[in-house]
Amino acid sequence: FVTLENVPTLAAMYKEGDLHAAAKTHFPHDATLLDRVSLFQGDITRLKVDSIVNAANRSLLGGGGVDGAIHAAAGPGLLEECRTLGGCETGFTKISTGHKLPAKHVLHTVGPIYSRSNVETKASQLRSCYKTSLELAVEHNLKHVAFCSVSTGIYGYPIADATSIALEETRNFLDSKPEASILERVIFVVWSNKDRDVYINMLPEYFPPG
Ligand code: AR6
Repeated sequence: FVTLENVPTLAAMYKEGDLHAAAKTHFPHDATLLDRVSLFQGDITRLKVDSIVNAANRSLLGGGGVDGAIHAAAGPGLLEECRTLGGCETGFTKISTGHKLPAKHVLHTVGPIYSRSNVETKASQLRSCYKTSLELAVEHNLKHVAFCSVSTGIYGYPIADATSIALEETRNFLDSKPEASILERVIFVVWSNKDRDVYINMLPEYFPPG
């Protein structure tokens, strides 16, 4: 299992020289936020945290990609519980327990299937995935949320566009919702080196160093 102590915060990454100030940013520096946000490269199913976010489909009955990995690691009890959830609309999120996962809960969010003909709708649906996941976590008193990069695999959302939505929505949520103070750690989980580079490049714009 990977525990929180083994997932460096943005503050630690700046200190180690793994992150560097961006040339331009609209967001003010907030030192406390740098202690509450992390980037982790690896398998989301290994994280021992309060909740991980699954990139599910509307059936909530499993699939490929990270969804397949989460169901495989959680065991058949997760599918049984998901059968009782009644599916989920695109842009929304439902919660289950973690079963055999080290994580206590799974937030099943349904990202949009990307298409270039409807970019505004896709963007607002993806934005809503992050917002509803964070809202659900807070509602259930979960202290940690680990996001995979929703919609950017099988669903084809361009990684840079998806990452700016993920970071902006998270920053706005942590800034503006008083109840968000329960969130001790939000972790962005990336699988590939390419996705890691995108986050490394974009995180400083949304979470600038002092
Ligand atoms: N840990 C962390 N990230 C992962 C893992 C893992 N174990 N495995 C994959 N990723 P995807 P989507 C990354 O395709 O695009 C399923 O069939 C992956 O590299 O899993 O939202 C569902 O049932 C990518 O960056 O989800 C839906 O039908 C990210 O997770 C559909 O796929 C998301 O890729 C959803 O497609």
